[in-house]
Amino acid sequence: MERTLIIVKPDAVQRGLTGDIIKRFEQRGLRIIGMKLMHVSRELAEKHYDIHRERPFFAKLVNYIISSPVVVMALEGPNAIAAARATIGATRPHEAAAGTIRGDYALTVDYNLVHGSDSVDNGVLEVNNFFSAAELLPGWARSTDAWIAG
Ligand code: IDP
Ligand code: MG
Repeated sequence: MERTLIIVKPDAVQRGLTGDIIKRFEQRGLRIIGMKLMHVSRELAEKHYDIHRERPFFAKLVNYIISSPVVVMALEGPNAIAAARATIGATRPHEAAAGTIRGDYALTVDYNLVHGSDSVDNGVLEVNNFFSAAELLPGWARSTDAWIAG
């Protein structure tokens, strides 16, 4: 069982795509174990994107993610990391396959709508950066589980 942090980024919330984006992960079979609307602080944004600190786009990236509210979700499921990233699509939306979120709704890397954790370890770390233990319901019983993951 893996965990991934999904961020419905400011552009997606502003464009009214939040529901569609949640729906795609939900329909994939991933279990929502935490979800909230929040305005990300600069401190949390810099921590979340610390790996990109030396990249030329770091300042722009941080300013983008704190520019307007986001919806964050913690999702759980077998192969959650790879499955969520496949649903999101390639980082550069013009290269993302049609049918993915970025491939269907985005054109440029500056406004690519959604974040998903890139490894099992980062999934755990990122979920813990955005959610307290009290905000998570890991492994809640879902009546469809047997038909999704056996
Ligand atoms: P990912 O979101 O697909 O995992 P990363 O390479 O981890 O992509 O980059 C994190 C975020 O940084 C991207 O989603 C995008 O918002 C931004 N980003 C990545 N590369 C560029 C770039 O070349 N120019 C501007 N922003 C970028
Ligand atoms: Mg990434």
